[in-house]
Amino acid sequence: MRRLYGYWRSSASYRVRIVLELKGLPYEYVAIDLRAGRQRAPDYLRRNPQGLVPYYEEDGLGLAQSLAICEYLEARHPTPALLPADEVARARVRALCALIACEIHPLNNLRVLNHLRSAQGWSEDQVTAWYRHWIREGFDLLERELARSAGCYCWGDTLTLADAFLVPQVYNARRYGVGLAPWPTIARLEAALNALPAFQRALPERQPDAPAD
Ligand SMILES: N[C@@H](CCC(=O)N[C@@H](CS)C(=O)NCC(=O)O)C(=O)O
Repeated sequence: MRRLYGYWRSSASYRVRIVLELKGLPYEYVAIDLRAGRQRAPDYLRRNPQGLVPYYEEDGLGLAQSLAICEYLEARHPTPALLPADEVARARVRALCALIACEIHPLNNLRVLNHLRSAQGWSEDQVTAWYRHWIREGFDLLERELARSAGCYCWGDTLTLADAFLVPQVYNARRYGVGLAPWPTIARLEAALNALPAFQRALPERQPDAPAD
């Protein structure tokens, strides 16, 4: 039994969906409506005290945090490998993942944006400017890294966890109206990755909790 608690537009959940799809692992999807605050409902907090998505269950084990979940999936289901065999290359791929998951994404999380709105009194325009700022700054760093490491994908010509982290972050950027023209490598990689069936199956709009229109 594999079960993923997620939300269609949660980019951290989207990373795990991509990895599950790339590894060909069927799973049950349980939607947690973040807009309705379901991540803070007592029954969900009993399961995942962190009160965030994704949360992953497999055979009685429960795991929070997308990077930990992806690393677990890689260890437990090693084929196809999504981390290189060479230890230095593995560390570099993990660094690409961390650049996205630790340096860009947390600054633009729902609860951060809600805090800016409610506790700081920021307008939607100010919140959007904040969001775009951290995407742009993060993508500048990422572009420099990817210009050195990428082939067809983020790390040479083999799919890795970095690809599963890149595409959801680009999805977020587009959502907030950030075009990719300043980052040609990111744009090229996103187009190549989104052409792959596994990435298409993981698309937010294809999840059961995505709105119909
Ligand atoms: N570092 C965490 C981030 C998880 C996270 O922040 N998830 C967001 C959705 S992408 C969430 O649950 N937000 C709910 C909230 O902020 O209340 C991970 O990689 O899993």
